[in-house]
Amino acid sequence: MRHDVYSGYLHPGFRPDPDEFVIAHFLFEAQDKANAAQAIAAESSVGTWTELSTMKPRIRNRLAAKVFKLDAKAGLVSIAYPLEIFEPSNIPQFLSDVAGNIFGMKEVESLRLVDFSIPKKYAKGFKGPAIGMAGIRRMIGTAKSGRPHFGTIVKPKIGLNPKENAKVAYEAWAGGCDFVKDDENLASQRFCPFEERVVRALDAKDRAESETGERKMYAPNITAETNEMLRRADFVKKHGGNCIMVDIITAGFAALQTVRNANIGLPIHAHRAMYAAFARNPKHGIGMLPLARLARLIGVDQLHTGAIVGKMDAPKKEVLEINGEMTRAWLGLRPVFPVASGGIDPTRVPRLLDIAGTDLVINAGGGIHGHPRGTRAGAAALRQAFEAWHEGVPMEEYAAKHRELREALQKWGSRTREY
Ligand code: CAP
Ligand code: MG
Repeated sequence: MRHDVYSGYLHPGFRPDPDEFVIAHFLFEAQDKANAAQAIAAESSVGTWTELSTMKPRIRNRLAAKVFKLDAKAGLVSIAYPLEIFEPSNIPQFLSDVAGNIFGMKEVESLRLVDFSIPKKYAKGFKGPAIGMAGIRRMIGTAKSGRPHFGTIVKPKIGLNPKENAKVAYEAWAGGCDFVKDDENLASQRFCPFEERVVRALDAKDRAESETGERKMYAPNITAETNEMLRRADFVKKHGGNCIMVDIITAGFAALQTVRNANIGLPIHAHRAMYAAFARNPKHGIGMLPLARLARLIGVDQLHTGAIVGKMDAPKKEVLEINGEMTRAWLGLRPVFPVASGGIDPTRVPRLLDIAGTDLVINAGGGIHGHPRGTRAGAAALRQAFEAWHEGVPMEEYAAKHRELREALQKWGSRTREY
């Protein structure tokens, strides 16, 4: 490949104005780092593999991306993109630019979008979280205590009929869960039609609320073709629901924008199934942090960000960074409630809280429905594990007087600790 084609995209002295440029940070490997960095900038703005007879000075000067930071040794490059490249309110186009063709270019052996920043005026094109973490805490009544929310995913993932599903949800709420969600692969299959599932689960929620005196949330998974998602969201709202769930990666960011822009007025619980297809390889793809930023920008209210102590690959440093970015002030957007989920059982809660603090929705599926005495006991054990931690009492000591936690320890206490 002739190298001069990509020359002119390297501006080491350039200092981009963060109010006028989108800035993307990449980790990459390449034979010729300087050439590859410029190839990335060219291909993700105005260039291609050869000179163009049709290129105009105004295009090259105004719209070309600029490599302004290059650490060839570390394989890190920062590229500034003039804001004019980006259509307001259009995430698919944003991704087609800073996360599009470039991953497949022969000039790079590997490429990972690790983070980005955007001007506030670009962020204004999006609604952001409608309710946010503070709003959800007000819904459940934990604004003062700041305690974590306890959630479960009805298990088995799929297969229960609406009546069975509602029973499991009721048991979880009655046992102490604040939050119950559908699993990510449950939609409206023949064995569990969406409408009947929602109506029955909401009745169960009402019953659990009146029996416990606690407010509860149910997140039916509305993931489907976009128009159908709007219909399902409207159905949930009309039937008194207080949350909806979207598999934001498999549904896609454009679909998420459509759901958010419909202003349903219910919190969106964002599941990230499929994200690991391009986030897990530390050298290639799109990190969870940029994905989380896009989700917050578009407007989700709860987001799976990793369990650290669970079954999924979720390194502590990465999860804490993402949770910090989701809950700190950013561009005037409401904070998003981080969800820790995946392989959590009650015995892992104290360690999780030591690491990640209490601004968390702690979700346990198998860790509740796999309890020796069933769902209600599993939910109780999850809360008891928190209570032990909160009171500074060693879990084993607390379990001596709390049967459900004791039984959870007997079943799961010896699980290997992957964190
Ligand atoms: C957890 C879960 C969640 C994963 C998602 C599952 O169930 O329902 O989808 O946690 O992972 O289907 O595995 P268990 P992440 O509690 O039984 O593991 O939160 O990392 O996106
Ligand atoms: Mg799941």
